[in-house]
Amino acid sequence: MKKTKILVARAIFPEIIGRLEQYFDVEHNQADEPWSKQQLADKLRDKVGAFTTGAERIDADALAAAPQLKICANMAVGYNNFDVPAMTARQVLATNTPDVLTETTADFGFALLMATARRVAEGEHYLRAGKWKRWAYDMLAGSDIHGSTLGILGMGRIGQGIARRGAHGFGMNVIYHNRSRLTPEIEAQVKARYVSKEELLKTADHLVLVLPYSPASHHVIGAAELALMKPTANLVNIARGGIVDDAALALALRDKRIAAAGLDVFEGEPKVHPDLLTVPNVVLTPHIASATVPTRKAMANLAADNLIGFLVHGKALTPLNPEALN
Ligand code: 8YV
Repeated sequence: MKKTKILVARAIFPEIIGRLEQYFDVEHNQADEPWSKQQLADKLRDKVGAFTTGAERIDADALAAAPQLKICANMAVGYNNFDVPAMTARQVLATNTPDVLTETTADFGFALLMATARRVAEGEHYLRAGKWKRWAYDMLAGSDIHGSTLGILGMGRIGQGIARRGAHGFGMNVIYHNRSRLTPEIEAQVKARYVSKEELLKTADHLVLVLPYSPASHHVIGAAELALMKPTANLVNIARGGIVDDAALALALRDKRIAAAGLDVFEGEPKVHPDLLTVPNVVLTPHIASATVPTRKAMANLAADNLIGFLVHGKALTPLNPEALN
């Protein structure tokens, strides 16, 4: 019997290709070649399923080129690379990888918060550059984490993981703002208090962004919001590029309008705003918040499970638009 054709758009653990090949005729990209939009569209032309990462845009153009496509399984919890309404209109199921990366990503949010507050990267550069000649009372003095106020913007699964770490691990006073307020039970569990966005900006010592990207969250943190923050505050973005106005942030950091920032995501990544590269009080990492081997394997397996579940057994595990099947 002829196997269903699927595309795996990026290099992935070889065992995942092996799993998929048990069920499908797989065209893969183990050489990890960068494909243009047109190349991706050409490769999707005869495919029924696709395994994508956050970097492949599946929009009306890509869908128009892929008449047989029935499912796109994203190996990411974020799915702003998908035009979900266009996929639903074309009856293409979209899936993502929630839950499996929550704790790993929350760990990394905390790692960036701590590295930024305690100037770990700056200290390392200072030492390697041979600048450490003797102790000084104010050498690389940062801000405290324990007992400080942790602000969280976006209080989904990862936000709650960060809140738990802050409240239970570091005795932080946790405040948050979100589109919808958590239930009192969850607020009590994670020890977080709901506040307005303005109060969050004005009172957080460390502000962590964990909200999904959408046109509505574009530049949610820009010059006006940065101006409300404390001059001693620390901003961490592990959400998506575009949520922060990177040019405005670079200026605020340069002028010490806020103390420091830790960024794992950037507008137009992998490009980084050149002004961010010139300010010392920012820790920059290349979108690695979910990057542990077990978690990346769990994400890849869940994306594969979604393809197998849907195309072989008729049911995806984590669909984003089940209405596409109506
Ligand atoms: C991914 C992420 O590594 O899951 C997400 O939304 O941002 C990361 O975990 C990235 O999107 C690649 O798919």
